[in-house]
Amino acid sequence: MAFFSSILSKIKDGLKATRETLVHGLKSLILGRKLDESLIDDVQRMLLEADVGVAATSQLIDSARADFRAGKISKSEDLLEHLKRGLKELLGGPQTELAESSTKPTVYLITGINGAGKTTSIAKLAHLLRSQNKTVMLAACDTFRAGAVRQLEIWGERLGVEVIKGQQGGDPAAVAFDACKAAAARGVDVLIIDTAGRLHTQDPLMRQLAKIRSVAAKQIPGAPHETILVLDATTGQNALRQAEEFGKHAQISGIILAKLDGTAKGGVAVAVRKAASVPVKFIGVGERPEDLQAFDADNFVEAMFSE
Ligand SMILES: Nc1nc2c(ncn2[C@@H]2O[C@H](COP(=O)(O)OP(=O)(O)OP(=O)(O)O)[C@@H](O)[C@H]2O)c(=O)[nH]1
Ligand SMILES: [Mg+2]
Repeated sequence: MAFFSSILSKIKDGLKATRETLVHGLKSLILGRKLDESLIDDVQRMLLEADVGVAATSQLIDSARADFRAGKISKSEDLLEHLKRGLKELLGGPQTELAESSTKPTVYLITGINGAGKTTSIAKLAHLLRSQNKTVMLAACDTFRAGAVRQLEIWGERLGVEVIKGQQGGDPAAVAFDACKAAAARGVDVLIIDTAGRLHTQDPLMRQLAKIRSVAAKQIPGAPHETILVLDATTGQNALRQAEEFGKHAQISGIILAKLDGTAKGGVAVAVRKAASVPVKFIGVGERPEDLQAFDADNFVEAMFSE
């Protein structure tokens, strides 16, 4: 129970800005007011402003309106509960746990646009896996950006995790090759591959990502076992578009929604969940290794609506 409440309070802290605007806003809008069509319109506007997105907002509002018209909800408090339930439904869904290979190593490939939070999320994931007594290795396949390898190395030193690297400007697939070999030889549990930031429209870079995948697949059965897209929650509707586009072009299996602590528009989690064909697996709520939380729809909505 203490464990559960500490998770909840961490998510609450991370969602502070969102709670203060969206949820306090919703509560002050709804509570004490008569439930009618115009109140439902106002709620719709507020959800859109919080980046919940058009599709998810329509779904929430249409069902609220239908229930109101059918006399199933008549008080404004009921509307709030209705929204909470609807949000949990929208955010829920398939397994959010990371895939684990039955043979070592399990390989996670991390992708996303520049500055989304990939490398920091990798450090957080490594920290989490280490806390579960797993051995971890990192592959510095961002050979493109100056300083990228060093950034990952610094995390590796801090976390006590080995980093496999190559030449700056070298072939990232060659680094992936070396890392897969090393991970298999050392018998590590999990290999996490960092990659350079890219847009889904940059064909050469997307081909490079595919090459990293195929190198991993040739070395290790079933690899990569997860391809995780990291999204920057502060970019709102752009994050939504990336979820859609990487979903089409990069064979992603899950999402880490980073920087939720840096936005008042945490409603974007709902929009991303709705737009993507894969689950949000983790949320990033700060810059420290421990600031990663497994995503759980019920916890997320409870944290968002709690005082
Ligand atoms: N507040 C906050 N900051 C974060 C979070 N995740 C990452 N950051 C910060 O975002 C910035 C970019 O993070 P990186 O991990 O370097 O992003 P990246 O996607 O690897 O960037 P490139 O390699 O340049 O494409 C850094 O200043 C991080 O500290 C988060 O969950 N919350
Ligand atoms: Mg990086």
